[in-house]
Amino acid sequence: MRTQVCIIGGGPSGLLLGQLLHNKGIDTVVLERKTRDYVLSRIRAGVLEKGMVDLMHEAGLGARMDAEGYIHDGTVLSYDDRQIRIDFKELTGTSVVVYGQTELTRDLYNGREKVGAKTEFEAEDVQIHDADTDHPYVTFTQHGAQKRIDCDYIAGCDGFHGVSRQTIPTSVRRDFEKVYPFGWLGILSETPPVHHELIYANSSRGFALCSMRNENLSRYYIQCPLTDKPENWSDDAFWAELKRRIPQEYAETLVTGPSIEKSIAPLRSFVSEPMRWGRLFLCGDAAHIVPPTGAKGLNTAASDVQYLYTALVQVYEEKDSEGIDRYSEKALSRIWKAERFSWWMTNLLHRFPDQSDFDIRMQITDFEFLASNRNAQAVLAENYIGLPY
Ligand code: RFL
Ligand code: PHB
Repeated sequence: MRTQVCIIGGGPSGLLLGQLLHNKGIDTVVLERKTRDYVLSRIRAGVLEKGMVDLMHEAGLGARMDAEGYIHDGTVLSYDDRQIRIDFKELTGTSVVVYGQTELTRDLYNGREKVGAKTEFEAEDVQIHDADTDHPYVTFTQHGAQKRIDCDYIAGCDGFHGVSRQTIPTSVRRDFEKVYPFGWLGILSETPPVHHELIYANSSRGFALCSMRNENLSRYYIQCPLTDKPENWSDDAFWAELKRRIPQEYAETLVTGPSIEKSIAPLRSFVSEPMRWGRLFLCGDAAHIVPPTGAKGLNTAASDVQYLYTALVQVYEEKDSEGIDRYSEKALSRIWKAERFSWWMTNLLHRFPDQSDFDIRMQITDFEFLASNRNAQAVLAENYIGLPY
């Protein structure tokens, strides 16, 4: 098999890149380790920056997102019973869109199928060869058969546990990592959201987040020890704990119900540099991870896609390698800022096992400064709605 760009990973990064390239007449093959149904069963991000929304439009796949997504002009932050509303719209002129990653990924798969672009599911043992030469190729096994794809470029969009980053020799690669001493226990329930905007809550019992997917589908998270298991958290225990962590007015009106999904995600900050090795380009979670507190994971994947897509079009249409040569530097510059914001939000809103009274006072002071200072709110809003590409 031969293609121009071989994309490893059929998550949002790989699919969005594939659609944008296809629209420019560039041929791609997506290799996905799992099945389509498996990928679409993962409940993940919920908040889209304008940059991601614009890219979905550019891909020609924004119609359902426009019809079913929710525009959020602000968010609520609370510290015990004290609340601040950050008004994104007023502070920056821009909003975010609440539209689940699952739905966005479904739109991307439907789009890819509609144009007949090739996706190989259940591609096992994917291996990248000769990425540092002009003739890279990828091998994999599918239903017992060995396959090979020759290509011009490889996009490593295979997430944190993928093979792409590992292909870059450790002599070239530098990894930066911070692992947080807690996770997020999340549930999805067919209940109306407790509030029309997201609530990020810091309480003496730990962090909580009230999010949503639509008017009868809510997504809630609570900070939990990494040793906890979702199956040991009954729904009743989850709701009781959530109520203790959010301001009283919401605890009193929260509608509870059976969970339809329950999982624990660890929190990590991670960046791998560089994001290019020869003809291999890393994109999204394959190169970097943020803790979900700033809602930046999917959105940083989108900015990588935008830089890589533009760079590849520049190579194919203008025979100009400036974009691919500067890809790693440009992508990393924006990523580190998203890393900083996510790390700061995580520190502001969580309780840490080794936190001293002084550390708590610093959190409270940070929160009070934010409550009283418009510029501080504007900085938060600018980062939350997404820094320019
Ligand atoms: P993905 O989504 O992990 O997709 C990678 C794909 O590659 C496949 N794969 C392979 N395929 C072939 N060969 C291999 N060797 C392979 N290894 C892996 C995988 O099966 C998969 O299909 O990475 P991508 O595309 O870069 O997308 C990144 C986003 O998924 C991620 O950043 C976000 O979900 C993070 N995130 C959030 N981001 C936001 O922007 N806003 C949010 O509100 C938000 N909330 C979240 C989140 C992530 C969470 N979890 C569970 C980690 C909330 C949570 C709880
Ligand atoms: C979500 O709805 O899953 C969500 C929203 C905001 C975040 C993280 C996750 O910061």
